[in-house]
Amino acid sequence: MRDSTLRLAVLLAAWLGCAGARAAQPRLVIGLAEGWLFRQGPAPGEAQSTAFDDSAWTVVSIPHTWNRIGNEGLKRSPESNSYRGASWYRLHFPTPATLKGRRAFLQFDGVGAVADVWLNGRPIGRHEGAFSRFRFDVTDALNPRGENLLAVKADNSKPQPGSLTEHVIPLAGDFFVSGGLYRNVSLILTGPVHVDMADFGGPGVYGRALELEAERALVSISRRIANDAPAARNVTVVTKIEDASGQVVASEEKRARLAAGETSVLTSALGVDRPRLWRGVTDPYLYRIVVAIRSGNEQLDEVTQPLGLRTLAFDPDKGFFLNGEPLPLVGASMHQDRPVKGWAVARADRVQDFDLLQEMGGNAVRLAHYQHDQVAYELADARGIVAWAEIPLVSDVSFDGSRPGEALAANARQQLNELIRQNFNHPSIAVWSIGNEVDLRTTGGRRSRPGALLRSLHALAKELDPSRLTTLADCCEETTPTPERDVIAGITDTLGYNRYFGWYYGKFEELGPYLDAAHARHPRLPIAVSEYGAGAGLTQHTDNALGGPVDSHGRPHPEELQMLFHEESWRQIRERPYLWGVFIWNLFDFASDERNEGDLTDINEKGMVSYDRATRKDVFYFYEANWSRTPALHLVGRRYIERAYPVVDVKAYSNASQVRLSLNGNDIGTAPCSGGICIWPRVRLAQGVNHIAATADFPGASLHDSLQWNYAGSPTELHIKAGDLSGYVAPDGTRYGSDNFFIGGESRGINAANVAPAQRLQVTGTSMPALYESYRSGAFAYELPLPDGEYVVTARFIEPTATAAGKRVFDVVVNGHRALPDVDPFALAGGSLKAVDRSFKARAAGGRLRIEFRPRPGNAAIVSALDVTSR
Ligand code: GCB
Repeated sequence: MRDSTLRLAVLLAAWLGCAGARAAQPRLVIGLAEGWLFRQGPAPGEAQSTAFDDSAWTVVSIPHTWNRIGNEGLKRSPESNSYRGASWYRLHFPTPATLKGRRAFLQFDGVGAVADVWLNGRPIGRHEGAFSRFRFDVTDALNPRGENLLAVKADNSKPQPGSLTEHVIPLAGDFFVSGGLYRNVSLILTGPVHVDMADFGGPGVYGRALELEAERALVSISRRIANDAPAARNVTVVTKIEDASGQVVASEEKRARLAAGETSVLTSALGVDRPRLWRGVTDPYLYRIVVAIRSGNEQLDEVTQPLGLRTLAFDPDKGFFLNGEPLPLVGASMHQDRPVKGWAVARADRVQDFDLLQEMGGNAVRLAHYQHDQVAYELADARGIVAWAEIPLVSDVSFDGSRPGEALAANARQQLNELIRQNFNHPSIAVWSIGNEVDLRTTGGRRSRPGALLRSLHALAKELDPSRLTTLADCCEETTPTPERDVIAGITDTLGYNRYFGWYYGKFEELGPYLDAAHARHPRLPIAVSEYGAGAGLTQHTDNALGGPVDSHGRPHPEELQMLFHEESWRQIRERPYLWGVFIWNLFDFASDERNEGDLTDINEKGMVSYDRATRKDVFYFYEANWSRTPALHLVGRRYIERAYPVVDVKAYSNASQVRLSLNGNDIGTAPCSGGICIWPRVRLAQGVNHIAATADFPGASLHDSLQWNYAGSPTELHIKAGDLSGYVAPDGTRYGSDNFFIGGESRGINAANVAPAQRLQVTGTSMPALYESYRSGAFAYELPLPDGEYVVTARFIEPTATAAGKRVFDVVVNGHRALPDVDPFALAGGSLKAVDRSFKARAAGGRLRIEFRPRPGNAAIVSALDVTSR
């Protein structure tokens, strides 16, 4: 064993010091963070045995995961590690000097995904589930003195029939399940009579307000006390409620006699006079419950838990109420990962996550799609953020959509038990969610039978915690039950809708009417928007987010489209006070090895903030302007610097009533702000560098923001790639902007978004085939902002679908004249998918040049690109 003696000495010194300093503590928590030996992959031989040679293993500290998923760029980085399977950890550690007469427990805060644990070669136990805390009593397996060998096999195999994880939720989901000891591990020493350590990893102390009046609160506290001594013991259980300053505001002493091996539950009600409420972000006031177990003068154990006094109510018509006051809940979901670290994040990382949520003005969080580390719920408590907590029952309850087997159902119940017991005392948690999109299969008309499992999970949640409501995030509500597909709305007390109108399907404006219909369908069910979102790559931009089809599962994902999605969605959401909560998907980009989207690989980029938290996307400031009370001002488009057009709608997000703008020092005027959006339409840029500056006045202070855009073209030319969100640079350097300045029509491409490269159709007859692959179609016009004068317009066409001449005929009309009469691209080009160009003269007047595309009845006009240059 490499350096074993040295390591043992270092650990011993640290531990004896630690134990000595804390000798008065009745419960000792010894972190096991350093000195682990790690090997990725199955071990050759018996890695759990003390005799195993681990000298070649890598030294790691925990939190640790071997996985590394998600990178910038269009290809997976060679540094990625997507290995899913078994890996091993070994730790040599000394027995603490203070062990004698105490019980010892190993505590794992989270191991991905199935953990098998051995101590000194003895099997200790298995835990199935990547997100919850678990403990083992190792008192008898520890060596009385000297060194111990702890071995852990962590296995995050992809769930499939026959895999170790086949009955462990989640079976599926749009996030990467990392492997390893990715949260803390500790050794906990208690007295022989102690607060129960075996309650599904829970604290063993559970408090909640039974009555809450201005004069007095009545708090029920139940304590599970376990006697692991070999004989019956008489103990005194002292229970206190302390206020935030440590002042005792209620206390009680109870004597109890516990038989050897007995675990007894003591429940009492303690009164708190003139309680100070937990009031969300306004005043997240916390009391503490402290439970101590004494035997004579000896203190055997002590546990402290948070207590927040508040009432929660959900009204199907009026939304959410905290302490009887309406409180519209607005926020976002978050996952727990970061670049490079993966799931093995530090406390400071989670602090930053909550800082960003609050900076954006959020007062609610959906901690998706699984139990997060205690740090997250503690931060929600301390910041006054109302939280949605959930188990990882995601997408599938079985591999074929049939009712889940007993093993999987048992695992879901275990993880719900763990979630609720471990987090019962967090006042921030408002709902227990028992599933996410477990009706996904109904979309394909496939079998989908989650109903029975959901009913049993709902019943379990109510039994464990009658004070909180259950919820469920629905993807594709089935309203008529069939023998093959269960209806799931109505199983839980409240329901969340994950809806993506204008992204995965439909149009932005369908969201509001959809929610109204859902509300009408379930008049007594409080409903929320549990997800809505759109992806954005920081390097991808468009001149008009309506200019091209949305390729939701591909590239590009311009930031401007994400902004438009949220502007349009939020406008509808904010008008619907019956929603009890609204959760953006997602606050942060996160790892998902199913995704190659935007300008990233293995990342879902629907975040308001980049994966590394370094960049707030422009859309972040839209919500800040709408949600935050702090003065906010942000000019939009700071990453789209090299502009394709000389005329731009300048936009700011601000919660001021109006904002003033200047361009290169010249006043452009004041724009009113509505719904957080302030727009200066059609601002003409100078050739070269443009400095844009905005100022908003607030009572007592002014805010300024500025950005720089460059325009390299001439003021009297425009080059437009029609039907596309992306522009194009021609071989001669001509820069085409993405489709813009159009009125009507629809954007199309000759290739559907998901077509394989080998199957892609090609345009012939041009050195610029990509320019012709997209087009605008229908009856439409372009209204081009151009200085008055004479121009030459070249319109570029292909025939994408017709297979004969005469099938598509239209006129191009300028200034009331048919500039190009009877255009038939098939006839002009001599076939389909062949490029053909036609030029004509035109005059701009009043700063406008209008070009109309008028189809014959039953036809659709078409154009792939327009070049306009002055004569
Ligand atoms: C959903 C899922 C979530 C996905 C999200 C998306 O509905 O609940 O896990 O990540 O959609 O981005 O598609």
